Amino acid sequence: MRFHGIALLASATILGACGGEKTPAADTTATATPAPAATTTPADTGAAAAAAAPAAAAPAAGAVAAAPATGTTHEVKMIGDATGYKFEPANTTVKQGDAVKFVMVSGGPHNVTFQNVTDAAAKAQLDANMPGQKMGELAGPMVMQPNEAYVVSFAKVPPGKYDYICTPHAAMNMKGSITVQ
Ligand SMILES: [Cu+2]
Repeated sequence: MRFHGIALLASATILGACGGEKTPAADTTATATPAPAATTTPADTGAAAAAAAPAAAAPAAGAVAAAPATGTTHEVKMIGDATGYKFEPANTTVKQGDAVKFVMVSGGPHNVTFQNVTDAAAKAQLDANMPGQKMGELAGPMVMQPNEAYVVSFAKVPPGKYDYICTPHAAMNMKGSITVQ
């Protein structure tokens, strides 16, 4: 009887200690303070990081405004015929501030989807400069009719080489690049 009572008391003390530890952990997650979260268990750190990630990404996504082109407009034809599926010219060099007008010639629907843009600032600006009902980030809408065009501004897009594909004809090697100087 006496021994049983001590055991219960010990259990209560352990439970109390556990409950006491959970309170600060919950507070840390709620306030999303990174430093205390790192000192808790790996599970708590992961939860805090997951909770902080969307909050940090949300303002960045809408923070970049589309920058209108101020320079030359370069034309790239979108072709699908007996000779194959291609952008013509496949590789185009522009100056920052120029625009590229992708013109549907044949064999559509075609689109322009930029790939492997690793620089976050470049990705955000290029995505903002792509108008219309996009298929996703850096993925332009389908261009369906002959002479229909899709214009992308390269204003404020950092210098570099930007590879793109036509999503519907990726398997047919319909791809190109825009080099921004
Ligand atoms: Cu295509």
